[in-house]
Amino acid sequence: MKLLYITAFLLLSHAAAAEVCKLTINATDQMRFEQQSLQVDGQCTEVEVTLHNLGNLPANVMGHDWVLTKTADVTSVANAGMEAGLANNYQPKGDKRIVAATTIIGGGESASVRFSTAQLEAGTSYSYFCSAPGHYSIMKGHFVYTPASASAVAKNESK
Ligand SMILES: [Cu+2]
Repeated sequence: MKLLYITAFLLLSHAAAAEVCKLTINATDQMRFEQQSLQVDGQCTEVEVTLHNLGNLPANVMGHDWVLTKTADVTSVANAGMEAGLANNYQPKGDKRIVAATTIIGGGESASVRFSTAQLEAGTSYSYFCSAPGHYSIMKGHFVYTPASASAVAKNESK
């Protein structure tokens, strides 16, 4: 009886454990992200994004990072980041509009960032971009987060 109880407890605690969803995105010397969008569903309690810079150029010439904000904040955060400079990864320090960001990396390097999806608001448009000066107009894409409840609500409405 005691053994059964322990087993049930382990199953429950496993279900409640964080589900880390891993995504990879590649950046190039041609100032491009290879992935145009990234998708995450509600089962992911945490997301780990790994950026690979596939180029050969150093960070001060063609460095890239991966910065996630609301789509509405992309331009203003990118502009503020330009003034922050390379020493701050072209990211405004302590800026609450940044949901998650990697460091700026040069060719052949990789960087990861892990964050909770709890801070993402359902129904809000999010985008990622590279904050190196002048890159964000080309290096950006949509980050699509679909909470688990979204599809259930849609199903209920269609009945
Ligand atoms: Cu870039």
